[in-house]
Amino acid sequence: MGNIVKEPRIVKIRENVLRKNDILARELRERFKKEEVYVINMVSSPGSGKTTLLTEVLTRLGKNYNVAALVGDLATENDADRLEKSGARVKQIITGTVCHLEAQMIEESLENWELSNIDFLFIENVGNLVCPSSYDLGENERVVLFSTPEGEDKPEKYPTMINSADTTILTKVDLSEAVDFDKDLYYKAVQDARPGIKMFETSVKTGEGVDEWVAHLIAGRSETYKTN
Ligand SMILES: Nc1nc2c(ncn2[C@@H]2O[C@H](COP(=O)(O)OP(=O)(O)OP(=O)(O)O)[C@@H](O)[C@H]2O)c(=O)[nH]1
Ligand SMILES: [Mg+2]
Repeated sequence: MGNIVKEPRIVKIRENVLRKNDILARELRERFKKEEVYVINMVSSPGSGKTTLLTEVLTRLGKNYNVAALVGDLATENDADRLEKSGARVKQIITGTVCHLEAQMIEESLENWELSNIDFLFIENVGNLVCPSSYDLGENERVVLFSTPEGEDKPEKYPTMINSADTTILTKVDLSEAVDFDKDLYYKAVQDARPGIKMFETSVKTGEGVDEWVAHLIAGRSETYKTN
């Protein structure tokens, strides 16, 4: 009898947390839309290259647009320090024991920021291919990064993440040969998991693919807000 009462209660609490997050995310999305902020949520396993790629993208986009970034980690301000080198406005969110960012953390971090002065807001999520998938942050676009040293099968192993994403980026393509990465297998794994999803490839070592992703973001913003 005790078990029958306890189990639904735990499920209910989890449902409530997620529902509260969805309500806050919807409010954030409305605010972003009103101020024409294009928001990108970057998710991947730890060390796939989010901060490295984002630093490069902030530098390139920052020449013509107002760019800003929020970055989540369990501990340290290392990533914010690295991202700041691009010249962009950056804030670190320290989550302690929480393995993902939530809409409320984004809302609190934006408190002193004038959204009307931001064209692109990047959110670097906590490195983790599981927890962040359930938390809407009000973003326009969720991009999942997979790096070549992780192996070709990660899109198959993390279906919830790839199913909640809008685009994928294969990072560290300069290491493909060194780690025996089979690109055909990877393409198949991605397309089997999520047919038709848009795929990019980048290397920050050679610069390959970075401009293509930047162009995609600019196009995404202008399509969304009918602006330049
Ligand atoms: N060869 C190569 N190394 C890269 C590339 N991008 C990132 N790296 C390296 O990969 C390591 C991890 O990169 P980060 O950018 O810190 O990864 P991250 O996803 O931000 O990591 P967390 O925030 O800890 O989850 C660093 O040593 C980078 O120099 C790339 O395109 N090529
Ligand atoms: Mg990082």
